[in-house]
Amino acid sequence: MQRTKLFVGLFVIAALSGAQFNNSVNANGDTKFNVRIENISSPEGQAASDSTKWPFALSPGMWVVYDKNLTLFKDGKPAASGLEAQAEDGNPEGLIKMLESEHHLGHGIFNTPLGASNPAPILPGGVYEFTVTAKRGMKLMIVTMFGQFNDWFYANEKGIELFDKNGRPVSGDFTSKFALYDAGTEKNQEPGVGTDQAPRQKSANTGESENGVVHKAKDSIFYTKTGQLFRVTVTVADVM
Ligand SMILES: [Ca+2]
Ligand SMILES: [Ca+2]
Repeated sequence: MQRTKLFVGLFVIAALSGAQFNNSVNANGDTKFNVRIENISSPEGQAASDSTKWPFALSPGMWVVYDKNLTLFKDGKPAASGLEAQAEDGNPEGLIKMLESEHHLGHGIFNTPLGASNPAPILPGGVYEFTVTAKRGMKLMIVTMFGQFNDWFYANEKGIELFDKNGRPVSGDFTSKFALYDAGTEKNQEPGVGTDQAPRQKSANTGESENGVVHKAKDSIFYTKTGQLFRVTVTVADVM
């Protein structure tokens, strides 16, 4: 009796997961995924050394799906101008142009918070949502700026594997794949209060040049703790 129940149970699970797999792939072999980026940082904001409170924010950014190798930036190498504009000013257009001229991969910009009608950063509680389409074996890379700094950005350099070993599309929380990088293009000021940072600078691309290389921020910096600041979830969508 017990064994029969177990067998029936396994069969139902297999049938359901099979159905989910089939429903998520269209005739061209494309799977659609919903991607959600939530700013879960403290609504009370962060405190500067002079006690000024400022909100953690993520800027508009870009995404790309790819199956081979893709290098938008490399730890230890100078940033491309597209990355500089993304990291300093929250402008993803240069990175998109790079992709269009070199790769022709699926890509896009996210810039309008959920519920808003105009492009803006997401503040505590804010959400960006977008959909991506990918074929089996593809990965997803996302780049967004730390909105209150000179040239920090968050990205998942190795990509999120959108399919498991059996080719099934995956859903999940991928926040831990993201790291904080300094683009090496503008000299650093204190987060949240520096006058050359995007919310306070006179115009785009203002600030002292750093002439450095892209590098991961030190682990001792609170803003490397991505799980306390934002959440990136990917969910398999129904067939298109
Ligand atoms: Ca810097
Ligand atoms: Ca600047």
